Amino acid sequence: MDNIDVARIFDEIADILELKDENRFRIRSYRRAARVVRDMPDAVKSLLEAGELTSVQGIGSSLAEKIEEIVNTGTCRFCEDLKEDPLYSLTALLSVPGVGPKLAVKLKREAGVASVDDLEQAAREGRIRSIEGMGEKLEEKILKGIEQYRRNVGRFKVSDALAYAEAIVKTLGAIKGVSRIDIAGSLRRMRETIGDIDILVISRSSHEIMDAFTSMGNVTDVLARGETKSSVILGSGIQVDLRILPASDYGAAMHYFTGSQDHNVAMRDRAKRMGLKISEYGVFDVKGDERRGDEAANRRGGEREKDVFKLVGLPFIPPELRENSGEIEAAEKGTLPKLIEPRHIKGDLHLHTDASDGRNSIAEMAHQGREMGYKYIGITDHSKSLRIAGGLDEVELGEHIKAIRAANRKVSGIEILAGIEVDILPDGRLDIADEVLAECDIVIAAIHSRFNMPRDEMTGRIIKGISNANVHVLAHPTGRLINERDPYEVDLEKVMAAAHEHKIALELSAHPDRLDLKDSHCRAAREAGVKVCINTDSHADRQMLNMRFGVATARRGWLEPGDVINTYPLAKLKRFLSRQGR
Ligand code: DGT
Ligand code: CA
Ligand code: CA
Repeated sequence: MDNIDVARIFDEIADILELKDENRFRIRSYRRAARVVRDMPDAVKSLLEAGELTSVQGIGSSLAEKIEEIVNTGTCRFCEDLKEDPLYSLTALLSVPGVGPKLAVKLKREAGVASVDDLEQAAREGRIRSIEGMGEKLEEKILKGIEQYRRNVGRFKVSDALAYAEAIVKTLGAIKGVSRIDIAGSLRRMRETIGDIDILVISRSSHEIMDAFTSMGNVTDVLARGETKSSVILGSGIQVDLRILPASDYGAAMHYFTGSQDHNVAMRDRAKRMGLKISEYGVFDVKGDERRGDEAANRRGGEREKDVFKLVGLPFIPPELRENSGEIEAAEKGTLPKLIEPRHIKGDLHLHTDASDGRNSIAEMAHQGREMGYKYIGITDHSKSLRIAGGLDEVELGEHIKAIRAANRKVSGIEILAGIEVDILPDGRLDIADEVLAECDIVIAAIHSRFNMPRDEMTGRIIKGISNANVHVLAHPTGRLINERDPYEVDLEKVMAAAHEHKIALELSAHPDRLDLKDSHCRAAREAGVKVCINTDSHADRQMLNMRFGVATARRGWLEPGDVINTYPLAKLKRFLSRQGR
């Protein structure tokens, strides 16, 4: 049982408690524990063994006991008991955007809704509008939510899939006789959501590794078990395919199973035109008879992945680009981008502290930044309109800037920039006075309310917001939450043109729930000459490790280091942030 399994069970407990309308504090403590465990850099198992679990903030002795139970047995009594509750069936409804626990319970009581299918039927038949306090509008919203839910169902966030996959790679990689193990499929391409996990292995002993794979602690179902391929389902519902391959075919298999399918098809077409055939077993000359028996003699290679490209006259194409969206043509012309890498990132410019809704202090965030090898960070807490998040008003921001400057003098080895995540109000004004914004080193503007504005109005609002000369970065430009909330209606092309005019960078949020700008938008930004800033929007120090998902998305968006302002050395960044430099 890994951290992510424990976190999932705690979230499930919180869901059921919420449906049962239990004590708010209790619910919150499970939610928080889920988040803490998910963000934790160490395995809960090892903390447990070292007896250090209760020293983690947010984990009391009763939660620690449950973690121990989960690690040892795969579940806990408390959760299993809760699952007996008739309200348990409603947890699936909570995955429908727009449906919260109160609504779910009411729908069950008033319309007998117990599943997403029930809900859809009730909405289609117009049975929801007649329930007291509900109406046609809600019915529409629910149907839209269901549509979104169906689109996402069965797809997992890349961060969750990666956590599972890395744990498996670690477990199986430690088995004797395993000489290589790699992640393939959409996860290697780092798509924002993952259908299933694909893992490839070179191993001397098939038996042992298949035993280990099918009996992992979090396996709930073994779909298939064979000599060279097995598939399992994990507790979270995600499927994992494992393939064992001979070393001689490994490169060809890596290419094939990395995909995407569209990329593979285009590569095969190209090969065909050259009198070659690419398959998961290797690259072959096509000479008359193509029977498998003859292939060995015609085999041109396949041991290494780069051979596959080389044999069709191409340089290696990074997995993140393999979507058949121009990468083969660019490879042919020698114009593939020199993609940004994690090591290019010199700082994280969107961070929250305990001055608003973050968990850590300024100094703690700076220490984390230093540990990650950064040269600078930006502290950008919320502004006053976001009252639930403890947003700062002008006076508080003034004080906060002083506190940031003081922390900067105290913490060595990293520059702490003072800033704010300022709210763009519905009318396009910012909710902090210009003279206070002017004192900030970095101003990030963002929308946090009235997401449902008509497209023109929303576009005008954002453009007015970023036209303020104090703004440097526009955060989460489309507002989408992966698998939860669709992007708001906005004309990004116009926003990009305005960003270009005012020399504003667009934020790519590295948070795996957001990844907004998404990959195709990054590419559009680059083409429009708009700079990108990859930030984690962290509300706790360890969330800064999410930077990898931002960099992966930037790579999928063809970005080079020069396209991203937080790869700049400090002096150059400061020039970008100063009005003269813009
Ligand atoms: P996913 O799992 O939906 O997030 O996406 P992938 O890309 O991981 O797809 P998956 O797991 O079905 O298959 C892994 C790779 O194997 C896929 O990217 C390309 C290759 N592949 C699978 N089926 C086919 C096929 O029918 N034709 C071709 N050309 N390639 C395939
Ligand atoms: Ca897959
Ligand atoms: Ca698969």
